Amino acid sequence: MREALLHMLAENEGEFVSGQQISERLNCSRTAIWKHISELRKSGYSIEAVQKRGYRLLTSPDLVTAEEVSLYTGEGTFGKKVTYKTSVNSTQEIAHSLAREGAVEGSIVIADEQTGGRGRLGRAWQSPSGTGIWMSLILRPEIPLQKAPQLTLLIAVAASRAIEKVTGLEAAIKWPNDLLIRGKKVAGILTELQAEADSIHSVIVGIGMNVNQEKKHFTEEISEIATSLAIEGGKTYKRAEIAGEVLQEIENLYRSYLEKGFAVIKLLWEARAYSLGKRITARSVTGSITGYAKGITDEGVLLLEDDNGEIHSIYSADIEFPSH
Ligand code: BT5
Repeated sequence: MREALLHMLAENEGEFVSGQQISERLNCSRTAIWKHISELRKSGYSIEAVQKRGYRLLTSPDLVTAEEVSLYTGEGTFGKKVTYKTSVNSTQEIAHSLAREGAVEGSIVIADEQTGGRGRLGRAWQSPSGTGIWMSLILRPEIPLQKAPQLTLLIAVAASRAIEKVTGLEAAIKWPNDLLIRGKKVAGILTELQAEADSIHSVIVGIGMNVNQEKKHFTEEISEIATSLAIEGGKTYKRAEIAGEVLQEIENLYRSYLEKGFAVIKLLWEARAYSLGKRITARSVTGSITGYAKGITDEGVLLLEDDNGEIHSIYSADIEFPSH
């Protein structure tokens, strides 16, 4: 009800919507409308109420609530089921348990703040309140297990396209899961699986994107390597709008991927790749290799040519750029 009311006001932003129109469309009493208007005001919406004219939405706060995100998810089905939390340890944890309970594909968990946000290999992901998009999406693709890494690349392309669409900023992709603007990390992706033998039950895609942080929000540890859309764009953005756009881009690419395979995604990925052709060091638990990044395979595996001309397939690693 609150969501539908907000939709009506947002559709007519700046214009009055009469109490009668609302009560007819939403099939509720004037008292119920008033109650919801008060709640919206308490959450930070500025809504003018004028007798005989109705209600007018003046400004909305920068929230990532279910109501706000659903204003921007368009016709698609991704992001229609939203679990919103003000503060959580990690949205991945909640998404994992929802997936085990059978949540539909496209369900998301999104939080204003994470106190234990995580990156790969147990690393921490800083997720302060009111600044970024901390979101986990549940997918249920019918693909073989070994193709799952392709999804990380697909998500990276989708997120980069969404950033460009909303902000005009170009975010390059550093294999496999970082989005960089001017060489600094603006977003990271964490792909986790629930699988058995060779079959995937679900893929939990975690997306962390720095949106409105100022430099002072980053701890010293990451202040030289991290950036936000606001720092790069010189203005703040509506997080819900970007989250909605990310979900729409993911859904479009995902449908095309399931239908036509990885080839199209690969081309889109290569066009945005940051590390291709560069000299890199791939560091993993089994050691590190330095050489030139030659490209990715049809499976999404990174190919690295070392100084002896030998080509290595890199399935998972951290990429660094050696200074010599
Ligand atoms: C990632 O890991 O880049 C994946 C991050 C995924 C975060 C999302 S948020 C929603 C969902 N819920 C979660 O709990 N996680 C997912 P990795 O490649 O391992 O990078 C981690 C490294 O990035 C850290 O060791 C820091 O150096 C750096 N880092 C931490 N927080 C950052 C931030 N906010 N912005 C940029 N860099 C950051």
